[in-house]
Amino acid sequence: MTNEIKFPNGFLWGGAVAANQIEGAFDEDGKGLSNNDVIERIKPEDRKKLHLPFPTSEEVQEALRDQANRHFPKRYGIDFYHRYKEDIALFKDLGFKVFRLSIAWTRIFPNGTETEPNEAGLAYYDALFDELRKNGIEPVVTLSHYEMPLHLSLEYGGWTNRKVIDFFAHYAETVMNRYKDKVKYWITFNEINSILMSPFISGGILRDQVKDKNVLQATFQAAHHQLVASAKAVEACHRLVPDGQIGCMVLGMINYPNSPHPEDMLAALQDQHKTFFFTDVHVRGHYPTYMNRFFKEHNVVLETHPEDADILQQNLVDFVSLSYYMSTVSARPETAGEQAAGNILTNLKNPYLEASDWGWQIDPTGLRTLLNMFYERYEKPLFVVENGLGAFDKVEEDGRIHDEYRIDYLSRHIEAMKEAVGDGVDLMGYTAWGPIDLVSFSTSEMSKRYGFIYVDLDDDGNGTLERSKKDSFYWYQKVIETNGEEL
Ligand code: BGP
Repeated sequence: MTNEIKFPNGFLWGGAVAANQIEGAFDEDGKGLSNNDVIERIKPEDRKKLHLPFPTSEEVQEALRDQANRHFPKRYGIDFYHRYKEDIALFKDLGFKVFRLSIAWTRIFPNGTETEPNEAGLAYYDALFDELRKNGIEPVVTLSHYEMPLHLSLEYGGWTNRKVIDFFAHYAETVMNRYKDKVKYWITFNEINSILMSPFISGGILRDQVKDKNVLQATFQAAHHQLVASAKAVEACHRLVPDGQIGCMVLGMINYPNSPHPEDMLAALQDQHKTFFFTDVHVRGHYPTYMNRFFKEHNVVLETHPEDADILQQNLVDFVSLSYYMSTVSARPETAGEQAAGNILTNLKNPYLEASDWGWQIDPTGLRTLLNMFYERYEKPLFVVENGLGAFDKVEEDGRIHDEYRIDYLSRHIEAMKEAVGDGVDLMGYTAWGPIDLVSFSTSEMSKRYGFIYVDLDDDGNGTLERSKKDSFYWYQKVIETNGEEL
């Protein structure tokens, strides 16, 4: 059956990255500091513990004072800022149709509050988009991928503050206006649902700013502001970008019930809502009713403005994009069980699945099911904009890297997407995460590698930064060349 299923013509094959994980040049050409620039390195022994920084203002200030002595992993990235031409040539060689990247908000508005943009920052992305287009690669641009100006965190309380909507809208409008002829595909917030697990990175919220310690109140208030800001970006795209398309993006998670116990199923549904809430608002234009009870039970009272409802309703996304790395298991509260790892979402271990070296549960069929769930719910085009295997790679004496584990992971997920297409899902494209090795989001290290292209750089920042092709490079090249027929 599978062999008869084909990916649609014009399927958008490519790779995905985030500015803060590749660019480096954290203080060049007028760039301001982002909240991601001050995340402290997670020590290897803490890596397995799902340690996401949720610092206080004081901790951030201390990190800033101590800057010279600390390791700021995102400082240098893989030096993409200076080496992008070489890297884009490799992406062309891979046959990329699209390349998903993010603009660093702080290159355009260093503090987030300026009226006038930083021309050097704008010029950098102009050159980058030109280079991509020259090489026949269409950019897919995320407006905010796990970062915002640190100033907005420290001085405004991040996204808990309604004023940030206007700062973001001004930023979105500025870049859309500038790049409207160069960028047709836009994404608003990376994994917007991740704010529930990672208030600082995704919402710019500092621990001491959470009043009455009701983290949920603060995160849903911030999420509401992001949803309104996202709708404003949709409005700007539709108004400014000829033939532009804009989507929302969620961390795609499928939650299985731990057993056929009806309350495990209920728990799975409620966990699933943590993803669907965000896509429901983006696609349907209003808050789903299931949130009323959730807010009540968790003492969440949102402050909204009368115009919010119209803004959400009138600016619906053109597509829904998602990342997909793993699935998880939900259980009724009293259930004890072994926890599985994940970068921001985690739950019980699934006995039927293998896991990566970092404990992420590998589940290609879950991707097929999830795509079906999204498509049945919305009948909107879907775009898988992140998927991949973080693994340790070994460079052989002859310099080659035999990463058959990565090929195995990716081919099984692409196969699952093909089945979803066979099920009737309208799938626009697939951008593998980290086509070139980059700094890991959750561990801030280089040794967790995703790439088809190896970068000679270790966890302590030593290495030549030289790029080389892994076995998976030639495999993915063939996948694209055959539009997914040869896996
Ligand atoms: C996603 C993020 C990415 C990326 C990826 C892999 O959640 O959007 O930024 O890093 O996860 O995660 P990690 O780098 O922690 O392995």
